[in-house]
Amino acid sequence: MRVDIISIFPEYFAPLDVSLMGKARDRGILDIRLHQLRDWTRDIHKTVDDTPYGGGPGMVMKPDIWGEAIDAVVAQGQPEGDVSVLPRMIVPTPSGRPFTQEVALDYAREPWLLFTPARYEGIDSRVMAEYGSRLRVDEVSIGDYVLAGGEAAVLVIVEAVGRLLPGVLGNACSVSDDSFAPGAMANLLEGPVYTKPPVWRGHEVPEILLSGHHGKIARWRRDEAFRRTLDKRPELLARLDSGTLDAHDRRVLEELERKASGDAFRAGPEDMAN
Ligand code: JB8
Repeated sequence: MRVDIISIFPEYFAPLDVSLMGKARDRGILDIRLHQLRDWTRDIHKTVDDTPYGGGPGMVMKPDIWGEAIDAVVAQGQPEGDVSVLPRMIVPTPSGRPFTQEVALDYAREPWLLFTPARYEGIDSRVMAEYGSRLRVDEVSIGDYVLAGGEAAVLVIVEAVGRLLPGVLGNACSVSDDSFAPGAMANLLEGPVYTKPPVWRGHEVPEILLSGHHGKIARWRRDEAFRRTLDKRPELLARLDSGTLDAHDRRVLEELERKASGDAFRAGPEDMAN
């Protein structure tokens, strides 16, 4: 996969040299190219921003500079000037569509991604309008909080997508077992994990994991996933596809929900007064 990133802080992406992403790049699975947006300015101050029309706080990134930069990077990536080869353009913004594991899997099927992380109050919206009619443009949000710029969001998205590329992870199973991966684990958080020693500071590893009964271990892990999801992300359980639940799943969920509503009843502040 080819990835181009245009930013006023290309040095922000040094972490992509490290660990799994670094190895994917060394192996040629990930071809990441960084570009300094200011290289496309023509004034002595290398200005990339200007005041917002209509007033208000902060500055807005100039459309002309982004236009020159995107045109050049798109042209560079087209083999033998084949204009039919186009990247999918991804613009991080708090007002975008949520970035989810499903979106990561979708991006992992693309041959070429172009990221345009902004600073200040964002990019003049005409840039997204212009390229929205020339290539596919996604404005995406990595969560309901506000960063100082889009660069950290690009790191998040590249890492989530990069680990899904064929040959990046050693174990083929680890991707399908992920929390949020479509399939049996869709909308379920993973339960606890353990390694040696069997007892550490008096804390024991659950006996079932030492038993060697692979069927029982898989069942226990699924039960623990239900337990943790109900505790940390109860809204995810409501989204569980009932078609993926067997009789045992239903029994475990019923029991957990019965216990949870009992706890809520006992701990309820109204009840404390009685
Ligand atoms: C300026 O929180 B975010 C985000 C915040 C930003 C910009 C882009 C993305 C640009 N602030 O996803």
